[in-house]
Amino acid sequence: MSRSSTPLLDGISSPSDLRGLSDANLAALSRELRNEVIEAVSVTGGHLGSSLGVVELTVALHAVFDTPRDKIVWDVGHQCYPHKVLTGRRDRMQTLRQEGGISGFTKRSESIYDPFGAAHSSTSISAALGFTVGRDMGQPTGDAVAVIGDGSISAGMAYEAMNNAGAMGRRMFVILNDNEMSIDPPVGAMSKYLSGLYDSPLAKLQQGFEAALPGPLRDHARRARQLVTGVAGTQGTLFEELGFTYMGPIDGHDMGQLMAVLRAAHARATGPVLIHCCTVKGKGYAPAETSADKYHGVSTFDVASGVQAKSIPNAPSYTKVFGTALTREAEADSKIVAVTAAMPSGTGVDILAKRFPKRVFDVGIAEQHAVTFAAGMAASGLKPFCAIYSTFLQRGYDQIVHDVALQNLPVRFAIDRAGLVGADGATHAGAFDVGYLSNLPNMTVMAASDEAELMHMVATAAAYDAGPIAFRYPRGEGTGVALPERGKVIEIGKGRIVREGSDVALLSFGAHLSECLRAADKLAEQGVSVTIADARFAKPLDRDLIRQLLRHHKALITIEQGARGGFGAMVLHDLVNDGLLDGRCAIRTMTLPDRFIEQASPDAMYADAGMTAIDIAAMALEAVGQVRVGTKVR
Ligand SMILES: Cc1ncc(C[n+]2csc(CCOP(=O)(O)OP(=O)(O)O)c2C)c(N)n1
Repeated sequence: MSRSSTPLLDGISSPSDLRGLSDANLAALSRELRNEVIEAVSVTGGHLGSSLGVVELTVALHAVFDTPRDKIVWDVGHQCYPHKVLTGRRDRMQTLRQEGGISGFTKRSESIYDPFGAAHSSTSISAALGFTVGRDMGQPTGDAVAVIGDGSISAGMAYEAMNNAGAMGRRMFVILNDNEMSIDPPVGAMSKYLSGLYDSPLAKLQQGFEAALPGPLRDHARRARQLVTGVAGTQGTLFEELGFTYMGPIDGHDMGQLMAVLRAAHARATGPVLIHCCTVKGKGYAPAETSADKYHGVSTFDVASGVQAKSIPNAPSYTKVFGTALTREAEADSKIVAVTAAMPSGTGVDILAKRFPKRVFDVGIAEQHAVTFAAGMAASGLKPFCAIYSTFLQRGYDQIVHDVALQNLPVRFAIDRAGLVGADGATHAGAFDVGYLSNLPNMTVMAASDEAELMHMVATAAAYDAGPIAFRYPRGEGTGVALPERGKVIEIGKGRIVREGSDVALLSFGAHLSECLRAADKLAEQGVSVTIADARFAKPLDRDLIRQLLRHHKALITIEQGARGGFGAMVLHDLVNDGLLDGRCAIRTMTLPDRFIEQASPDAMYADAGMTAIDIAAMALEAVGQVRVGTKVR
């Protein structure tokens, strides 16, 4: 019988089993845990680099704190894979991010060890403070520990929470996991300013401590200490000024240091404590440590070589088409600038940054600021493109309403990852933007049905200066249509007929157009003649087009990759108030259902949502009275 390569891990069925182990055994267990995470993610893909950086920290936290009574709140939650292995989900790691499997983030419904779900950043300190107050008001919960990265702590919400926690003075813990990386390299005046202080007198005083740290951590520690000490000789640390006791910086991969500091904090804390932990993103796996993105997010890969499986694309991604089209427009118009909130490569504005580095602004994880910053630039006469994923733009909503729409400022919103996105699941679904933008006065809202249309919409947004304008497009590859050299400006509020028929009209808004075409083919087989229109605009609506469709068809069906209250609702409002639905037309709306859709492939998620070509065809047949509701079309 061969010996297990994970003898210590095999003995852990819950975190309480860690509490009897020596520090040396906890360190040895961490090595097994790291390998286990690498093996699991090589099969599923996922957020590897962040998880590898917190292996020792995860073990130490569960060894010192009494989880699940004590609550560990992982910020973003993308670094929680070692935590999942230790908290009863080891045997399900191969299902990570898969349909029916465990989530890639923390999720309350998944485990009592996940006290607070996440996936959007910078919420952990607020949530941990909530648990802290719950404990103090007699709820059955223990200490709360927020674990937050140096990228995520740069967001406004984290500062709001520290300000509040420091003033309250209750016992709670914040672990700052400082690996000097966000998804892309971190940005911000703070980090630059602090690097310039390395040679300050205070830095020299502290060199004895830093010299004791292992090589790569020495620089981190220096920067880390500067991060919290501020200008030499003037005051205490930034966190101390906010009311926290500061401990650190410590080596987040040295189990001895980790355990000593966590035990001391646990034993002595009477108020809020911040423990500053220096870690290495991708730690312990050479391909991750040496890659530029530290394997923040990976597809499946070969463990020995680190080579990731890359499928050969059939068409360029929408993101790339957007970045390239924007660059072309920017070449022709020097007023065009772009804003990203810590996602230059994710949004494709890195393409513009290569051509015009001074015209792209990465503001860090700060969507609220990004929107108002863009509004200010628009007010100055610039033409800002604010490129933010649909799901993260939710965080900047009041800024869209109050700073942009109310003042009718021409900010261009480039909304990537519209619709269902796959393995990241419900937290990342771009479901609500059509609704939350279309209800705003002054706003123009477009959706691209393919990548050529996206190019036209970039050109249209560049040319449109009369107010705010948004265009949405999905994650992933385009449809493979031929691309023009440069996009053409579309007339505002004009849709287009894609296919002409006579029985049913499918009015599609956005990238579900290809699914409508498939549905029309199926309907043709059943003798149903279909008109397909690409609405292009949810606001202003092409009212003539909609009325024409209504007049000449037995049924009209709207289709969009978004929640109820979006495009279909806009069409209904428009028609109903003109009396056009009074007793004569069959009209239906196809949207995402009123529930969150669990992770799977995007196709499987749309099937779950009841939005496949078959579902559309069935809806059409039902609407023209050929089939009863519920009958499936083959
Ligand atoms: C509100 C919000 N904006 C953007 C993102 C996308 N995002 C996910 S992780 C991440 C970087 C986090 O950096 P850090 O906190 O330092 O954690 P690390 O991955 O370096 O451990 C970003 C920008 C997000 N999850 N939430």
